[in-house]
Amino acid sequence: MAGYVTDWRDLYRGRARCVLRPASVAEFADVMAYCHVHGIAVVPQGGNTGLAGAAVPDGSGQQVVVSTTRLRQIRSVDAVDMSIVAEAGITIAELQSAAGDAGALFPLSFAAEGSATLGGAVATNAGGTAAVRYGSARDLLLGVEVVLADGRVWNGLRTLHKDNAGYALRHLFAGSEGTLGIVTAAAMRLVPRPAGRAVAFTALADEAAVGAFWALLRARCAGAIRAAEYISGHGLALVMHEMGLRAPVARAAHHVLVELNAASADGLCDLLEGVLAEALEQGIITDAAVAQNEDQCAAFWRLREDQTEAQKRAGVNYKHDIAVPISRVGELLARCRAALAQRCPDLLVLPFGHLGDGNIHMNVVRPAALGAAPHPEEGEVAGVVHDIVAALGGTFSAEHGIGRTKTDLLETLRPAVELDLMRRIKAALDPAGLMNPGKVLRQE
Ligand code: 2HG
Ligand code: ZN
Repeated sequence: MAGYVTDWRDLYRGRARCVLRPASVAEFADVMAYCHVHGIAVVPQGGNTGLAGAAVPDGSGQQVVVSTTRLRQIRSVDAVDMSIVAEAGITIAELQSAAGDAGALFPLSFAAEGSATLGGAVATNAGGTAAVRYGSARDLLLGVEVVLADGRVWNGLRTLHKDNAGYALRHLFAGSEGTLGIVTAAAMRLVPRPAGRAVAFTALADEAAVGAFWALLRARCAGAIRAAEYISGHGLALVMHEMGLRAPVARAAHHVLVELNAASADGLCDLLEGVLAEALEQGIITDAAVAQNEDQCAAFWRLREDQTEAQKRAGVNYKHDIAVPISRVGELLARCRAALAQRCPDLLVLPFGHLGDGNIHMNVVRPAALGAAPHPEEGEVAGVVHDIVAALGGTFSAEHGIGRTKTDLLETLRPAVELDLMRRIKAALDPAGLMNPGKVLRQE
């Protein structure tokens, strides 16, 4: 059971009564009906790549892990309807390639896409690097098939692009993290596959320039932006050191990776080079490199995608998956840097993330040399970050979800009315409290 009772960060180690791997929706229904009758708590799990501990059982040894990884059918791909219907255990990378074979694009994309599954991505409302253009998993969700807590199956796999019939139940399950039912299949929106791609890696001197660069990109390239990813100068140095990578630009305090996509490659590089020239001229960026081929595109992206792995190797990670209004990202970076340098000078402040969504992973690393445990400063660091985020009108949970990591924050930071509504929804769908107990909502 080893691979199913801990998360990949090794933050949580649980115990399970057993791990079940049903191979069909009917088997899932049987499992849930059985657990319902016998009062057995269930922890649904997809690729187990989550960052909030939602897929790990508690320490009681009484819970059953139910893995979706054997639900492996792609039920339909339709490049006219622009939809794909697939079962929960298909990985995000497999969906991308199935969509590609049909001449379309499945636009959800993130570092863990090789192992993360569709079911998990829907259940956690995963975001990623193309959310700035196409939205998070929820925005791509046309329909779901769910096995409910009592074993009933709801087949809501409609592939309609408009379906306005009462409460949008599918959205209840997006982001529910296995606490309301198990997503066994989903119908997802596809988008036209862009033929043109242009990628640049840039350097910027200060936080104000980060905001100004985004505003300029928006103004000049609006519909073509596929990603605008922020990486701190320290984060770039770390990923180069830990992963043996090279930087394509002069090192600076801040970096932004930009990817433009369009239906045709014509003029796309000119568009990108034009905006970079303007940004250089205005002193917004200090250096830029445009990828000349697919290998260089991939090499630029690795500097961004490998941030998580590099930070993991460097020490103990305190992650803060926050978002602020996009116009305030510069202020967020400056305030966190100053406040954390003053309060915890020995820690490395290594923010990176989705600039175009205002979603920065304000991660802090306690270098391995300082020793692993205990980490008395973790709560203090989180307090500093979340106070700044609140002052800027932001959220403590942008894309990774609540899991078990942030139940207390949810309880503290969300209004009583919002929490009451969530508890009522939970009680309605899972009256016996057997669906992933203690995740999202704290156990009473
Ligand atoms: C990413 O943006 C993921 O690469 C992981 O959301 C973020 O490691 C993290 O904190
Ligand atoms: Zn992210």
